[in-house]
Amino acid sequence: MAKSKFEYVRNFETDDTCLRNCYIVVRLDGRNFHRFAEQHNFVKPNDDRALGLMTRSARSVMEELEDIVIAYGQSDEYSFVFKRSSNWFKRRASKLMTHVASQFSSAYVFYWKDYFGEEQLLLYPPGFDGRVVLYPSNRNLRDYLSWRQADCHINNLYNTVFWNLVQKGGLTTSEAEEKLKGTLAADKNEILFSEFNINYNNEPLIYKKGTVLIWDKVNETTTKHVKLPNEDSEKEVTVTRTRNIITAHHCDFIGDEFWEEHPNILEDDC
Ligand code: DGT
Ligand code: MG
Ligand code: MG
Ligand code: MG
Ligand code: MG
Repeated sequence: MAKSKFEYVRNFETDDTCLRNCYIVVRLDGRNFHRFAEQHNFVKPNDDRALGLMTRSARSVMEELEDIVIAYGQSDEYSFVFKRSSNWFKRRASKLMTHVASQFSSAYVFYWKDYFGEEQLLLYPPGFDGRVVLYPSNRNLRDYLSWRQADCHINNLYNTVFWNLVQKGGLTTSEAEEKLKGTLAADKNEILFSEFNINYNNEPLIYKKGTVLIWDKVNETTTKHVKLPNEDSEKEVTVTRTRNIITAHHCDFIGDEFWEEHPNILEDDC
């Protein structure tokens, strides 16, 4: 077919193929969620409905898109890791990132009611920004995920003390901010313990560690009734098949244990 004279504009498209052998990480982050959380009455500092909805949306991304081997979420962000050998969308960064962001955003709205019930999503539609980062080695990828998990812990410790000082201690937000200025983790633990009788170690793991989603294999056994040929009777047979399901974990993955328990997430360094 003859090309139209307009066809040349295609050449203005730039190549954004992700480098081979690298893990492709897409991280999404809620746009202006400080305001969004405020306006939709999120519980401070951790809203279980909001965390549940984030993870439901992340599951949708993993189920609908190809080649995501692990995802990690905390607060208003989720990171999705495509396997290093993925060739989905010819590894085009913009395709991968926009598919993740749009699938996540539509799922967030689609499943809102399941998590928030009476609290309606009426004020304005939420959005998420996305970025793509490539990691060439298993060490780099693990350090990336460790960085996000360390961030979760640091923020959660701060937020837990901050909101206790405000909600139970009667401080204003600026007084609480002032009191926490320059404090170390040990000081924050001490304030929680001595002033509010809270042992930070006993806080829920989902708040301290965030949520990891991975694929697991499970055996499913079902009973089937099979009609025998040339006979009227039916026979019961049990059928076992292996199914891939997504499982959620709220554990430390900065150390080696998690990776030793799940040796199939990472591919060997090449
Ligand atoms: P951005 O990302 O630059 O558009 O701006 P924000 O406001 O989304 O800032 P970010 O992503 O650094 O911080 C996340 C905000 O989301 C933070 O202000 C608190 C809010 N948020 C996240 N999860 C919860 C929650 O469970 N409860 C409450 N109350 N707020 C939350
Ligand atoms: Mg930000
Ligand atoms: Mg945000
Ligand atoms: Mg954020
Ligand atoms: Mg099309």
